[in-house]
Amino acid sequence: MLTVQFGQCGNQIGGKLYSKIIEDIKSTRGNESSNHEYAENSTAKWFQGTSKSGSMYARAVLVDTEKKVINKILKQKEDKWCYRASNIVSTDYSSGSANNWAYGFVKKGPEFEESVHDAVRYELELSDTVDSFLCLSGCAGGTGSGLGSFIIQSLRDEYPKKSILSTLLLPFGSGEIATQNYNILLSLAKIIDSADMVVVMENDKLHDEAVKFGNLKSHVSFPNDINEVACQKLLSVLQAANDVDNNSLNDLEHMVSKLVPHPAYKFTSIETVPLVLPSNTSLLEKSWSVQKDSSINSINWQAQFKYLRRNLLSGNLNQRRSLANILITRGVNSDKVKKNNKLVCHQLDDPYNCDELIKNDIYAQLHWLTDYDKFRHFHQNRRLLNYDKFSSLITNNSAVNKTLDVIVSKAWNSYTYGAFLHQYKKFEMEDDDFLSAFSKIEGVISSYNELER
Ligand SMILES: Nc1nc2c(ncn2[C@@H]2O[C@H](COP(=O)(O)OP(=O)(O)OP(=O)(O)O)[C@@H](O)[C@H]2O)c(=O)[nH]1
Ligand SMILES: [Mg+2]
Repeated sequence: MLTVQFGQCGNQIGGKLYSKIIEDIKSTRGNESSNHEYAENSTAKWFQGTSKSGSMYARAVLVDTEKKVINKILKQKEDKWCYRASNIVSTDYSSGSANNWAYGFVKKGPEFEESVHDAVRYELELSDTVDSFLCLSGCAGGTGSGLGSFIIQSLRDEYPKKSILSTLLLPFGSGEIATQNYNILLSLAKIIDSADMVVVMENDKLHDEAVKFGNLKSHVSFPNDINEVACQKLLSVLQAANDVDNNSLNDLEHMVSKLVPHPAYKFTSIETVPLVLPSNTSLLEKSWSVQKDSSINSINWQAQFKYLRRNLLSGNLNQRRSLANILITRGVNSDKVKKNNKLVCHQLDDPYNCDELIKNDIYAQLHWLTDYDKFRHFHQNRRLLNYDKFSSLITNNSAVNKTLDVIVSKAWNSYTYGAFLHQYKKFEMEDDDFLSAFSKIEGVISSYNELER
């Protein structure tokens, strides 16, 4: 996998992600040989080669129209890993894309295209095992949204057979940037044509998770704590795990093919059980009245699945429906009981017993999808980071409608008043470009609405 990070948000998330990967590799609780295999696997997936001083090079390309953020990331010296200097594509003289999708897409895109391709080609030539791109960007400003969607389109053209996963961070709804809804709308409309799958992460939701369950902190810092939650979610899905039925690996290409069975439905999100560290499980117990595993401080699997099920269904009139879901469980079964003189998993502590997540009421009734296609389960005995047991669910679910609806209606509102349009029209954009973006995303909304019938 090759990571491509765009703009301030994409680069900050990417930097945190690589630090978390190292943290995950270094956490060695558990069986030595499985740790060794897991570490080798992660290293091969995320890193490529080592520097003279022995740091591993992240297999990542950094793209920004201003150097400030990248310089700051480079200054945070990590001893185990670093970025390859030739993979940094930026300019000293420019100062961002002015929160303007059109500036990023029309002007900066063509300017940066060749250098980004040079860096990507260099990485791909170092290893012939890279079969997918993980793109990271925020889509409220001008670089992540405009330049990001231009480059993703250009990667698609150059590498038609590689999988592209685009992770998009949506800004706080309260509106930090006046033009954010235009920028999100225009990015989404471009990216759904080029990427194979999109993971949507909303800053509001990440913030809520960090506040409610983040280690009883009184203050959630932005972007640090929020990026921490986002990166744990990504890692929980992307680190190695095996299909419980046929042992196949959860590589990106495989997951995309399961989660996106039809090109009209490319939006996914990652639901995780509250990110509670072992010291803090009483909080979860109180808030969600779940049962705590008695032998060690972690939440038993069945309680985790119930929580995920509730998240999948909740919402207006319980109408949410999934197209496809992948459950990934990580960690050991600790709570064993004796049955016929044999030690077996306690029923509440069996990660393989996930009936809660395969019940029919969760899924859209579609004759062209089998039960096998709708739900896959991957498991990894090795723990993730500090968690004894960690379940996450990557879901292609009609809940995305609510998010898209809000963005489209806010963007329409500005558009009907002609607000800020001149800033976009300066860069060759016409009303038709806006109208076709509106109609494309409204088409997506209506496809997802169909799932709820
Ligand atoms: N979760 C998260 N969101 C971020 C981060 N940095 C910025 N954002 C969000 O992204 C939005 C702004 O996008 P930026 O990434 O700063 O913009 P950019 O892509 O660099 O584009 P320009 O600066 O306009 O060239 C803000 O509204 C924030 O909500 C981050 O590290 N984490
Ligand atoms: Mg910026």
